Amino acid sequence: YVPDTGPRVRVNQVGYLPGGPKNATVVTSATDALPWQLRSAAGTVLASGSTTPRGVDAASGQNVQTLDFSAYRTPGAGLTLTVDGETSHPFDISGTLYDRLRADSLQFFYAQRSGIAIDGDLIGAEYARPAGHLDVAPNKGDTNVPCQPGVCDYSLDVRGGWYDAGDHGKYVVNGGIATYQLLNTFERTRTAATAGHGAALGDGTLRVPERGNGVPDVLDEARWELEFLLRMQVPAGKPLAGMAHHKIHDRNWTGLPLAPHDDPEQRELHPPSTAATLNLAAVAAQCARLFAPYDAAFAKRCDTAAKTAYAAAKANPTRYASPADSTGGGAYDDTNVTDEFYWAAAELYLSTGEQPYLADLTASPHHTGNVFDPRGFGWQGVAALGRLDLATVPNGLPAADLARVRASVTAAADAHLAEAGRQAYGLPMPGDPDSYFWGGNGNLINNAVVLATAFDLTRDAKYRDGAVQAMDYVLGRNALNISYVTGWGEHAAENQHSRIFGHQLDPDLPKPPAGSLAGGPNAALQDPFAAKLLAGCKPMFCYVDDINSYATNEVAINWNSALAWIASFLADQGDS
Ligand code: 9MR
Repeated sequence: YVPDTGPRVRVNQVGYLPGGPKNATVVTSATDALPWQLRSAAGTVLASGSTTPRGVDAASGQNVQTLDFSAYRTPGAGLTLTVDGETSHPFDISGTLYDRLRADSLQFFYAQRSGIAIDGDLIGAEYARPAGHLDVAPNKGDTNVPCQPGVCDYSLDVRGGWYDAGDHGKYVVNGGIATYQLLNTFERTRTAATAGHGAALGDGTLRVPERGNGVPDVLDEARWELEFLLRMQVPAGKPLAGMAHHKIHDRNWTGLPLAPHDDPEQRELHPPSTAATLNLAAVAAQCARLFAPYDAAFAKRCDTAAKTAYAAAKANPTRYASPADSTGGGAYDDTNVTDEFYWAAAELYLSTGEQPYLADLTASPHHTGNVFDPRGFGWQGVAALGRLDLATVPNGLPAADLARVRASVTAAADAHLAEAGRQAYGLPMPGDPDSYFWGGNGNLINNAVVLATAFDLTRDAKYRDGAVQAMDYVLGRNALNISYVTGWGEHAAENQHSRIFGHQLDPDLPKPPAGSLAGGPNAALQDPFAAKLLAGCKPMFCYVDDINSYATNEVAINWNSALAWIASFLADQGDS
């Protein structure tokens, strides 16, 4: 299988910010520097220079050269780069490039909502659908869901929330990191570093049913999941009260495509876990501080849930979800929850200022340890979430400790910048196969989040430029010459794995909406379709834009939340 990778000049197909870095990669057999030209849509040469030979790139196996046209800063549309007889896909130079990506990437969450009819007037007639999983036949859940046999003797109303990904499961662990990132996208815009940008995330900025209610729409969207997460908490008086059930999903795996309201499988609650309970504690604590100005009663509910969940987790510190529990839904297993304890303690401290949470978080090995992995953070390793919030959300940590926390973010960003400098495609991830794993695009963007946070903390442009370059990779400057975001870029992914957006299998169904991120290259080839088609692939080539490849091409709330965070950051940069 040889994919069509188009022109050998690889660019960010969406474009470049006027004052930002502008880099491209050329696939060539040439080993000496080559001349390049930047041309207008009409063909006029706007700038020229010569490339830098980079040798063979480990992740792609390609001989490549790079070029830098950052000095050209004039806005324009339909520009191209020509090198070695090849002309790139067209791109823009514009300060408003990312404005709509902020909204598109956040809009994905509305399209993933469970338990509510999706309004075609809001996001397009092709996305309209009846409410799923409200116990209307053939659905068997989610308003009155029993536990798996032997796990509990009650049922819970766990309606609502977002479908996790291409499946219909709802997982507290992964819902946690996605909710965190949406809430943090909002919280970031309220910091001094971004003063004046908050309006872009205000009420009326998204196409959600709650628009016009006086609450910022991104908070309305996050609340849809928060309400679900709160419902997953074991009620008072029951065994393990205060803990959160790990997940709720179908008893058996279903096929594709399948609309939520057509799912006939029995839904089941899975055992409470410490990880899920701490995810609930962390995001409910965020909820308490962020909703306080808008809805005091809801903020209070969140505060109570956060505290009871945290106490329950401390009383039950080693209840791990089973890695074998993956029939009908993903396992989301994790046998080290020290990072979840750190994150939850940090969020509770930031919201309450109370001493016991401060004592717990400072006693955690993660408080002084290295929490930033070269391969990014994700649902299984969440210490970075606590560290980033301690660095950015106003708090009473002793000055020296706060300075150390902030320095750890810039040190991680420095390491990511150094790595990006080594990569001919400019991405802040090491070039070995271990960097190309299930959902790796999300981890890559989370490295960009670290870079962006370092920029917010220091205003040093090199960090912002590193974050921009990471997105160049996501939006087309890569071995496959593909943008991994639906609707963004000349040649973009469009057949992501999803039961809802099943256009590839049934033309009457829609494609994933604009702003949907694919999981990305996965060298472990963990689905049969990819395993057969892509056997022997170099890591950056281990991806296929086909609905059958769930291990390389799925949509998921945890990687779209990373996209939303960075899109919001980039939109705030404008033409600076
Ligand atoms: O994103 C998850 C990835 O880190 C795991 O390696 C993989 C296998 O356990 O599961 C991924 O999550 C999937 C989940 O289990 C079920 N819903 C779809 C998720 C995205 O593919």
